[in-house]
Amino acid sequence: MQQLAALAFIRGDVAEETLLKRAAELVRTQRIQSDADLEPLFHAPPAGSDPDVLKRLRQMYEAGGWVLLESMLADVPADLRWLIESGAITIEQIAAAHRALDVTSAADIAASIREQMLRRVAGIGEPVEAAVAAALPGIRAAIPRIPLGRAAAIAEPLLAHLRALPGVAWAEPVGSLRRGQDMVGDIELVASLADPTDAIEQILALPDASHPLHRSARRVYMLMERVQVGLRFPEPSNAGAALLYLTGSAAHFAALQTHADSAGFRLTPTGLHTRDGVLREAAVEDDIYRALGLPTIPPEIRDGDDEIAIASRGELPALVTRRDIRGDLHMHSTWSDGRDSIDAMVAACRALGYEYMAITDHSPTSAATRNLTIDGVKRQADEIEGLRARYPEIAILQGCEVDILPDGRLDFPDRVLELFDIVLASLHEPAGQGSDQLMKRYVTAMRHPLVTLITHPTNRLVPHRAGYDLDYDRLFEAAVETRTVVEIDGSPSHLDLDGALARRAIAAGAEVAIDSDCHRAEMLDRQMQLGILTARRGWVEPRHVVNTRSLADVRAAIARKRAGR
Ligand code: DGT
Repeated sequence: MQQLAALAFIRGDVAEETLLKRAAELVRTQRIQSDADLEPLFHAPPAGSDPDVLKRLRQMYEAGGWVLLESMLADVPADLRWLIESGAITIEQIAAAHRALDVTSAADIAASIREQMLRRVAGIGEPVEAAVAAALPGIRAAIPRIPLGRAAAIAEPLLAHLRALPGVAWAEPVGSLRRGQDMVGDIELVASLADPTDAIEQILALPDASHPLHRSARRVYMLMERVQVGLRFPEPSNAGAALLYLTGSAAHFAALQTHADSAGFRLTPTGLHTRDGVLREAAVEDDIYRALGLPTIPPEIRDGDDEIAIASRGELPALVTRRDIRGDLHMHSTWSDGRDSIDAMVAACRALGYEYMAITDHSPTSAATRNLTIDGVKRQADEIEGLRARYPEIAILQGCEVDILPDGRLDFPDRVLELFDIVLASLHEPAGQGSDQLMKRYVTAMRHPLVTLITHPTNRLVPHRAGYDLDYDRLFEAAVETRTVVEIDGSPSHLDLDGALARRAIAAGAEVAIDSDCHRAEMLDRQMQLGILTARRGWVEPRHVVNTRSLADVRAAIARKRAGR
């Protein structure tokens, strides 16, 4: 019963905690030693007994206490549950840590260990702290991760909701989601808001929100689409510190701590302190970076390798943003496996403010569920011509995503390819050939004057299939030599090139395109955003990206390669 009450306390369920404590009190005062003692109690309860307390006792008696314990354990924030299940710490100890240090996640626990706070909580001590520290990496490695696209789809509406609330200065995702990692461990959002009482009520009242796994004055955890979502509302005066710590990465934060030491400060998860221990409040993250003599480092590159050194030298690049994107060069329509008509895609692209877009349906023998046929090309051109008249504000390019065949030839004859405004080429099949053969196919396609762009070059499928095992530096060299653009594809199952490869591509001098590869009009924006997030992870700047340029420049580049100039 004490354990159940401790779990109710962690959840912030005051009514349940009170009920359980009173049930425990009744058991104690009535000297109940075993289940057998309960029957008489139910039949003849002492005068004045609370029927709710008796009901809860009966429930435990009938279901078995451990069943309730299991189900209640499943309903606390996941990191705490996993820690308890690891055996490193007991329910009562976690509850004590929660009471003393407000821990609700692995990040909080890690912070309390780092500051040697956990060991000082009554009933915990150094051995338990050490056991928890030892258990944390295993727990982190074992947690189920969700693809970035799914996490973004859950987080986006919540963020929009938070940002529209009165008094919210800012709201951001944190952790791997904010850094744009392909796979995300958990969804946590942080917002700066003086009094979050109403915000928490509103969020919990959303149709998709479960009952809270934890609820307190400035935090709430719940499930949305079976995924845990945490929201934190730190005091606005120092909310920037929470955002910085929780964004991570752990390696970036550690490197920043070292930098802070050398700049005469002490940086902890609670914020930036002067040497004599005075907290320098930070309403926004920028306050901390500025105090440390650094520009604000974009979350996507907070990897803890070279970013702080580069920022210290004042050499941080201005990474590409959504505002830089002038068009989307890769999307599908009902002419192949897209769900929406070209009309719908054009209307959506126009609403996004693009100056140009390319409809790039699949070629005849591609493995897509539907493909553009040779006959279809002319009819599609007619349809596009009609739409050009209806949508004069946006240039509609007729393109295709042509498969690279096993021998390197393309899946449309040249006389057909010449009809397109832009040709994207791709490998689609899982790696059935050796890397040399795949590379040969890529290079042959790149040498083709009509091929402007190679889509999703590694052809991975997040999270199920790793990309081709190729010599990517050689591929990027070939891209430079042949003046072929390589893509950063924002489709959540691709995110390809990923950040690390994108960084190598631009270092080699290759040009990239950031595309949505969208099959549904309503996803155009999100997939472009995911592409940009991925490009930013690769330190990509607007100058590296072909679709930050004017349509005239894009057309000129296509024409130059076609003319062999
Ligand atoms: P995830 O959730 O596994 O995808 O990865 P993150 O990076 O989102 O990690 P999470 O959610 O456990 O913690 C959020 C942030 O809190 C993390 O990015 C940095 C900070 N943090 C967590 N654990 C540690 C730690 O052990 N040391 C330090 N310095 N920071 C930590």
